Amino acid sequence: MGSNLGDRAGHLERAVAELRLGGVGVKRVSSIHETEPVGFRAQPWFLNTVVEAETALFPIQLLDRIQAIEIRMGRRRLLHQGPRTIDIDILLYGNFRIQAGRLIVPHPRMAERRFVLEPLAELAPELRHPVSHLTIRELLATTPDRSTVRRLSKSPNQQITESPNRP
Ligand code: PH2
Ligand code: MG
Ligand code: MG
Repeated sequence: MGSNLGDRAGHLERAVAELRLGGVGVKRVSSIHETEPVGFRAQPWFLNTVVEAETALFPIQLLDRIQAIEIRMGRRRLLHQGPRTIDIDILLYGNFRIQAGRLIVPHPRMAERRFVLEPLAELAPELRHPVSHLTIRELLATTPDRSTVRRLSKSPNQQITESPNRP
């Protein structure tokens, strides 16, 4: 998840709450990282975080829920890769590879994004990427992305929390 407009940390927190309300069992949240914009550079720095979750939703259903949350939270698609109140992307879905029109998993650019790999490595350094079969730790060690990523305070719910999986 990423936010670079307004109350960035508040947006990340609300997105986690909205996911839980939407039937997504959030298990762990990485600490928040402050990150230099990648791609379109002339925009404010982001706060990024990675979430580990369990869900009974199919990938496209999960994407629908995510997009509804983004719209509820005031996301407007004004500029491709431009500033946003909240962006929620599906990085991985178990060990699956998905190639649908609207959804490609694993996220095709995750290995070129330090703002993804650093928080993800905090949660799952030994997890293997389903296509390259490299671990997240290895991807982080070899990514060509040199953009700045700073870890901010540890998130209060780093530990696995038993959250009810409400419908
Ligand atoms: N998201 C983008 C493009 N660039 N840069 C950072 N640092 N963080 C992001 O979340 C981000 C980005 C497109 O979704
Ligand atoms: Mg994105
Ligand atoms: Mg997105």
